[in-house]
Amino acid sequence: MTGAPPAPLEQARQWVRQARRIAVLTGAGVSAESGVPTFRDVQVGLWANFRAEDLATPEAFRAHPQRVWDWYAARRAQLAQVQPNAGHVALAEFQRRHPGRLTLITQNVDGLHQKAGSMGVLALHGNLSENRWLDPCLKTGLYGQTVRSCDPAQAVPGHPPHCAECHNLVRPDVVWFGEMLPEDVLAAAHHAASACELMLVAGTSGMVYPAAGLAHLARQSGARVVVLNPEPTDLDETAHVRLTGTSAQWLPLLLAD
Ligand code: BJW
Repeated sequence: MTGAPPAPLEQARQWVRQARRIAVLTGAGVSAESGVPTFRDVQVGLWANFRAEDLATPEAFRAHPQRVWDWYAARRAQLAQVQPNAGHVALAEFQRRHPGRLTLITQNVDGLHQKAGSMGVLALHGNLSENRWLDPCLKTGLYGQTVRSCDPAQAVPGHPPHCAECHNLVRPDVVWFGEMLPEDVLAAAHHAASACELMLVAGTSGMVYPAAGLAHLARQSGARVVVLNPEPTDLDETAHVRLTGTSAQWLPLLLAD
């Protein structure tokens, strides 16, 4: 007589123990329990009349630079108040206990995985705490860093700051809709997804590509896929196992030795 199949958590824990290479794809939901609203949460206060999807585009920034800059400034101020939660910490601790076994790929721009101590984080959509120029410098053709006058940190303060000479604007160093992801980061994420034996997909709606495509790639390459989310996601059909609940609840249980 064969026994009953393991419950979802026990099954997923077994795969964690067995996998030599684990890739984890995270989204905004892993930071929800730190107090960071998810990307598609309804906005409040000054931003109640705007959808995040309509602000996070190069077109929106060019049309309404002050509005989009101030939205990012408000989010930066909010991030200064928050700390990593038990989900971020469980991932960082697993990496520390098992060097080289877990590659962390995140769509988040909040820096909380890095703050929790995760190493080699592949940040697909950039970093909210960094800035860069909107356009190449009209004088040098460079985006900055090499020439003093091309350093965004030297820009004239404002909403957004700008270059005193060519009026180029400073923008957050994140990836907006319609923009390419950083090529080297995406290549490393593709490699991790196609080489892993287990992929955990935590706290993402799975709506945004090419990030969501990494879960399909992992599955097509033979990996087990586990989705952790309190709500249904667009990646549920790609998953072998679904853990319904929050990432701060599941990740510590899943990744404990
Ligand atoms: C919890 C929880 C708890 C709550 N615990 N979970 C193929 C098909 C169709 C369209 C495209 C395609 N390929 C490319 C596109 C176009 C586009 C795209 O994907 N559009 C879709 C909307 C359809 N992609 C792009 O434009 C990308 N660029 C690109 O492809 O370049 C090539 C190209 C160019 C031009 C044309 C075509 C191709 C760039 C995408 C950049 C995304 N950038 C953003 C903004 C970053 C900066 C910022 O934050 O302001 O990144 S958008 C936003 O979405 C943000 C997120 O990283 C990303 C993903 O969202 P995420 O993380 O999933 O958050 P939510 O809010 O959606 O979900 C939260 C989840 O958490 C929910 O499921 C909750 O249930 C859950 N949750 N509490 C665990 N406690």
